[in-house]
Amino acid sequence: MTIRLIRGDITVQESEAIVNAANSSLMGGGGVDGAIHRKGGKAILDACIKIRNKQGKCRTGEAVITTAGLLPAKYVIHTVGPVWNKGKSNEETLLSDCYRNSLRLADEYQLTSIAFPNISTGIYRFPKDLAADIAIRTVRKYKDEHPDSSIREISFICFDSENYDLYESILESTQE
Ligand code: AR6
Repeated sequence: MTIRLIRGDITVQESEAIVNAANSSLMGGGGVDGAIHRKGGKAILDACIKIRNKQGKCRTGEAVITTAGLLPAKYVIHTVGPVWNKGKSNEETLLSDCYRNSLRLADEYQLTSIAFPNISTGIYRFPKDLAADIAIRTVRKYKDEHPDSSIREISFICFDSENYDLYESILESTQE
């Protein structure tokens, strides 16, 4: 399982699954969520509506999977990151849950590649340095604990250079 760092737009990635930083309504929004629904087309929203009708809202830290519609990926894994509340609402654990539950879902579907955005670090205001640290630690732990995982490649897609620089320095300074 290799970990890649990429600067850019997650909607153009060709990983089998891309992860969406959604909200619990699953009905779309701004940021990366808006971009995925806009470019992926109506099929994604239709699939989200079906999930809503079946299970209700998606809770913070959990993940669901849909088609990727018109995007190059096959699937979108929608996960709901925590809104930053000065660290007083279990946000660190919930953010870690987002990464772990997305990876678990990818494994359930026997997927070989998955791309993550920097969940919660935009509209939800999670501190970027702490979020990067949690993302990298959680993914590495998952990798160590799941030697039989179908996932061969995990990509972190950083849209802004601040996140890219943080990931680069953490990945370099904490080699596996
Ligand atoms: N590709 C990759 N990353 C992106 C893209 C893109 N096209 N666009 C933005 N980012 P955000 P959140 C980065 O705000 O903080 C929505 O309204 C962005 O630079 O998208 O989890 C949802 O519906 C940032 O680093 O998600 C929720 O209501 C990261 O994606 C709420 O926002 C996450 O920023 C979720 O907030």
